[in-house]
Amino acid sequence: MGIFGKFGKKAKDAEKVKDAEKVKDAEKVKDAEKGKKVKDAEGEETSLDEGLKKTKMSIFDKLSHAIVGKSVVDDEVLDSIEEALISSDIGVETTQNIIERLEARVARDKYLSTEELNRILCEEIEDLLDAAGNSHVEPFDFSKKPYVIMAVGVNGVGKTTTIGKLAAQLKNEGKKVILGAADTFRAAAVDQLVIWSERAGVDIVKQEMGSDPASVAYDAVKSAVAKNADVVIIDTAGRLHNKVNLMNELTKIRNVMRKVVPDAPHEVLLIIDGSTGQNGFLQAKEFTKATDVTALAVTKLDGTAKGGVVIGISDQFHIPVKFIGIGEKIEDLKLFDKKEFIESLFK
Ligand SMILES: Nc1nc2c(ncn2[C@@H]2O[C@H](COP(=O)(O)OP(=O)(O)OP(=O)(O)O)[C@@H](O)[C@H]2O)c(=O)[nH]1
Ligand SMILES: [Mg+2]
Repeated sequence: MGIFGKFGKKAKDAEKVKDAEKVKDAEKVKDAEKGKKVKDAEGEETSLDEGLKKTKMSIFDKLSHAIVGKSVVDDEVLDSIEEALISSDIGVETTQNIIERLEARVARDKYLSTEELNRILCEEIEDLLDAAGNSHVEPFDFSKKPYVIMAVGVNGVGKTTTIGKLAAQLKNEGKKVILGAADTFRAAAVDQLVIWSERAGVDIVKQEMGSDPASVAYDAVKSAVAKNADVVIIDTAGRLHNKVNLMNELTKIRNVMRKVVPDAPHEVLLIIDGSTGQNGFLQAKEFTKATDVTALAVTKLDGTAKGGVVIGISDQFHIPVKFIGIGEKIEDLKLFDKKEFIESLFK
């Protein structure tokens, strides 16, 4: 099945059950906030080290094997590092970029000890992410008012959840946020976003299921202007009847929003599920064809050893990563800081 999926009846039934579960999940979290005990939403905010634990352990393990018994970085070590990086879901091309950089370092420094390897790997990967536009600045330009964000991505990757977390965090920072429920394709999608809007304490613009997504997006941007909001975030459908429809719809949503705010959307945020590893590359490829993706959010990095995709996708598509999701709590959506991220994985 293609990544945009064609669904038979059976799959649809399974989807319905999943939808119901999603709304239940969101409700559970809401209940938790009202003081009832719910396991998922409890506890401390996840630290970066904790969230990336599985990827870190996997990379550490593989790199340790690559240099075991070796004091100098030679061709054999480089080969083993290459293998280690590829099997950490960084991707073949990005791994080759990294290896070429290491080779250049080895040639230049003549004697490169394996003890220095981690530091040098970190430096080179940081450089690579720099080149992909991951400079450490404010994620959004709030001088544009309203700042229009359109969230796109395949179904189930965490679009709505990421929007909810982002809305809550922005609201906490004192921003006025409006959500637009432009996923009118899936039955429970609007309800799910409504729950998030209540949870975050922000306004939402919606119509009933099946209505025109572009019309919802238009209303949302219009309402943001009227209410003098700082940010408007548009949720979009992850799947339509086919890929062409999806591309056309994203274009239509864009065009319609521009009637209200001529340079909208200011950000097209592609959400990718980090736990799907290499499949994330395919998704990035499809969506960059369909629309001008300006930034990435990589979710579900907790509980996966495939976190290397963050580096690979950003490098391959030259798109900055702005957020990473490392858990289900509101605080578990983190601004991506390349230095912190790399250090957490390699040190
Ligand atoms: N562990 C973990 N789960 C996450 C993270 N982000 C999202 N999820 C979960 O992923 C599931 C799907 O998230 P949604 O936000 O509904 O995904 P979506 O892309 O909006 O899906 P559709 O509306 O069907 O296209 C939910 O159960 C979320 O709780 C994360 O960073 N970590
Ligand atoms: Mg959704």
